[in-house]
This record gives sequence, C-alpha cells and structure tokens, in this order.
Amino acid sequence: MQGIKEAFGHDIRQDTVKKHMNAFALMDPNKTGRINVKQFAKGFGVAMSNDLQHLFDLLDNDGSGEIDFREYLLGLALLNESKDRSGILKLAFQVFDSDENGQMSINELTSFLARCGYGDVDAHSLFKEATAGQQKDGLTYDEFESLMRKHPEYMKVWTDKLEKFG
Ligand SMILES: [Ca+2]
Ligand SMILES: [Ca+2]
Repeated sequence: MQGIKEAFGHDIRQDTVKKHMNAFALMDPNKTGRINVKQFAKGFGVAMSNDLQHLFDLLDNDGSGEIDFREYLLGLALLNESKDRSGILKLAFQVFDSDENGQMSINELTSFLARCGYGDVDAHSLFKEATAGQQKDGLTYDEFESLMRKHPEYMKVWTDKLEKFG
C-alpha cells in the first residue's frame, strides 16, 4: 500500500519509477515503447489464456492492441492494489487525462467509461452532475473522485475482473 503510494502517488520516487521502466524495457526488447499481450504474459510469467487476454484488453486503454508505459503503470497498480480504490482512481484519472492538463474532459470521461464497459452511459449528464451544472472544460481530480464515489459501479468492473484474474 505505502509502496504503491510512493511509486505512483504525488511524491513519486525516481528510483521506483526507474525500476518499473526497467521492468517494462525487459518486456519490450525491440524498444517500441509498447508491449503486446505475448510480451505481457511472458513478463509476468503467466500462460496465455482468455482471462489474461481480458485483463490485457482492460489495461489497453486506447484499444491499440499494445500497452504503453502509462497503461502499464496503471495495470501494475491495479494488480497490486485492487482494493485501494483511491489509488486506482488517482491512476485512472492520470491515465485517462490523455492530454495531461490535470482535468478530465467530456471526451476523456467518455473513453474512461467505455474502457470500464459503460460505453452506453451518457457522459454529458455525468459530467453535468459532477460539475453541478457549471460550465467547465474538465473535471478536477476531486470532482472525478466524488463522482466515482457516487457511482462506484464504474470502478467495480476493474476490481472484479482483476480479482478473477487472481
Ligand atoms: Ca494501448
Ligand atoms: Ca485532460
């Protein structure tokens, strides 16, 4: 718990990130910056299976068929700390804030929901709910967090799948 906070939280420690970058580099011998499902399985020492493919698809945030380092970091946190909801939320926010402006736009919220299996949910009305009707370009982390506390089902799909994965 503390280790993950240090690794992924605000006071991110350089040596821990480096350690993860090295682990990622080992799975990415051709240095493409992305790993495919076979490299992922090999890196974690697990056999290919439907469950593994589902997990991989879940982590493959943009559906590219490969995991980049940001997606990988989120995956690690989910695997290690699937019960640490606020840690997962913080990472989810970072990963889905794809333009890294510290706010989750409606488009980013839409892709977050889609990856959680809620592609049919109206992101606009959720967004309105989170901002209490204010005109805003994006949700802050605090707004995103309280929205997810009101709708825990959106995060549940991640933790449930990961629990099945073991
Ligand atoms: Ca990807
Ligand atoms: Ca953003």
